[in-house]
Amino acid sequence: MFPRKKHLLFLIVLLPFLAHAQEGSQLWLRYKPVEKHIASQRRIGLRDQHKTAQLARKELERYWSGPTIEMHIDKGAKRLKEGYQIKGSASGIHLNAAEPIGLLYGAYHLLRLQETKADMRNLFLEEIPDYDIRILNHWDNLDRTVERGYAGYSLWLWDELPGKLSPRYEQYARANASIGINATVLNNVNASPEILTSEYIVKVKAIAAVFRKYGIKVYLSANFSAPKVLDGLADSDPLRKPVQQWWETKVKEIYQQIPDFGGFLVKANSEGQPGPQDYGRTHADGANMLADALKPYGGLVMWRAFVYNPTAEDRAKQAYQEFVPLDGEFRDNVIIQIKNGPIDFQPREPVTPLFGAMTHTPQMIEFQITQEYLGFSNHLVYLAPLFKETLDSDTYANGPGTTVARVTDGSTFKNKKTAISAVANIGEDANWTGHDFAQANWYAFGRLAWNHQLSSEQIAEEWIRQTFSNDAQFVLPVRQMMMRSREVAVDYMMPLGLHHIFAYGHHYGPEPWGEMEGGRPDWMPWYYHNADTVGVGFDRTTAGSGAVSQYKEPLRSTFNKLESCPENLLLWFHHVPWTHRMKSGRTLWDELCMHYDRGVHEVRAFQKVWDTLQPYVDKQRFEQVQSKLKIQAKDAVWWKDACLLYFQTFSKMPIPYQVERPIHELQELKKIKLDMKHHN
Ligand code: BDP
Repeated sequence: MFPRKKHLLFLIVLLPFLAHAQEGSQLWLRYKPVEKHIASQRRIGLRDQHKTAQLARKELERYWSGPTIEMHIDKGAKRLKEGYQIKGSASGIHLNAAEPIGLLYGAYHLLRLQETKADMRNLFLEEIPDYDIRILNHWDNLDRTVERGYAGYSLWLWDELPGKLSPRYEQYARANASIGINATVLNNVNASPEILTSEYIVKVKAIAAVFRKYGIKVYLSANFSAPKVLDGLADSDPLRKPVQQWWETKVKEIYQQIPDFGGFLVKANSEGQPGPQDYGRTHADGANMLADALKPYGGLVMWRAFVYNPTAEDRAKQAYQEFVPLDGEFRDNVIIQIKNGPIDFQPREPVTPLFGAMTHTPQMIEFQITQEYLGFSNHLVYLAPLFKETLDSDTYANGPGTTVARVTDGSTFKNKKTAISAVANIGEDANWTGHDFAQANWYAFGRLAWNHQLSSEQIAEEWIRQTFSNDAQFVLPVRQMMMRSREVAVDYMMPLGLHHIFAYGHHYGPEPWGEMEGGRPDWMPWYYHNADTVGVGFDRTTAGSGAVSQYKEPLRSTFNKLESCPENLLLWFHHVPWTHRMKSGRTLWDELCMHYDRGVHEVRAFQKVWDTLQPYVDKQRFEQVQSKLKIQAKDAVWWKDACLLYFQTFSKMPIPYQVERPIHELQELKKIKLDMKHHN
């Protein structure tokens, strides 16, 4: 019913107050304007007129309550790249950078110190980013749905562009700049060719113009069939002249409109997407054609290694098999973009063996911030520990200590350009990410892309202090909860190396029994868990699929032997008898039960912790998180009951007495079919 006039009036009077409610829209940027008398006692000095440098000055002018700051650009200090130096004391601070964007990053650094109440008596620091390109991948479709997006529709209002610019474009750019992100891919890797039409290029241009001031470059996902689909070419064969010319012309058009355009991200010959193999060509042929078109303008190709086919070969092996033989064949403006694990953003995977296996081809990581496999925006799962687990994994590519971080940041193979990417979790929800705590994952990616040595604890602490409160009574328990949260999710979903036992399609709930007549085997849960009366797990040893052989020693032998394989990856690499004795002395079956149970208990503990923190949080965000934790607790029980009851039909062993009894019937759980249309 339409509200009556009286009610409308009431609403109008109330609106300004409602606007101040903490709905999370400010993210970690909750700076308060500095009071006039403080501002008048200090100076923010800057000679440079560059827009970005001026922006840095304005941010400090408005929010910095400390001493005078002198900002300076030293073009000769190339070593700093986009970084900065901060030197100072209580009487004054010098902020130096080689480029204007360095000043902006430095300004946000100072504000971060202020907001987290850090000790600023003697500042002497130099920050240089670990990666040149720190990029978000939006899986946003042109109709504004977001693939695997759980925070509402896409931020990009294509219908209104280029004429109208949503204020959120600038807010988005500012938030990203505040954590050092300097690039973004606007559209889904399952790319609509249309984004490359002239009509869309001018829309992209309008967005790029807003982002430019904040140091953010725009990239696009390109559909390999675009020449054929958009302009009726006979095919899109990368070795044919007309196709090459089509891309050259298209790239020229883009750069005329967007001179600092970043380049293309490409998903080719993967999950039904077109690619060079449609014409008997290789991934290198395809990537090089685009690279040649982009080269004159300094553009890059980020070519994804996420390729696999429903063959007899273990899916986990396929990207390596496809790409390693092509090492050395790619142009120098191609980077191979590789998901952190060999399958697909699972709660826990070993690192992919492809990292470090190509020594003549630059590689970059693709993380997933959006929680496709981690409870969408309903579950509180802090992802920095997952990101760090990958970054810190040793590949042994160049002897011990060749971590994934060092393989990708240029320090091992001296790549010309380095990059790191992650699939965004951002949508038009008021709080941007659906779950208030999912903001921390966006934040953490940015911070780690800048400095992969930061610890997960430190990032969590910074984020909590800026986003919620500096009160130690709040910071400590919340940090502890965040730090446990990823392991907890692994426990109640897929402990001990289990993977991909999600419900078909939407990947939210459990469906280890899942079956789809005529469906691809490599999309079926049984393909991954292989449960039978003997045991459970995927045999990837040398006696099984042999995937272990793609790893360098000593990893290969460590994973290959049941006794030395880390238990948190056991069922990833081995098919293990239910009665196998684990390090704890328990049988595998009992251990599995114990993990699921522990996961459930820990989520309940999160609920209790959060409730005790009510005095420190504004009402709206307190209740938002509280209600999400409730969903998470219910889901954890759902996962536990579904997996234990299902696997019990194979193990035929009793659930140990100390484990909570199932409260569901397997038959009932099997009937649950979620309507996830909006999430796909
Ligand atoms: C999977 C997603 C699918 C993506 C694909 C990809 O389920 O929606 O298109 O990855 O990364 O995780 O290309």
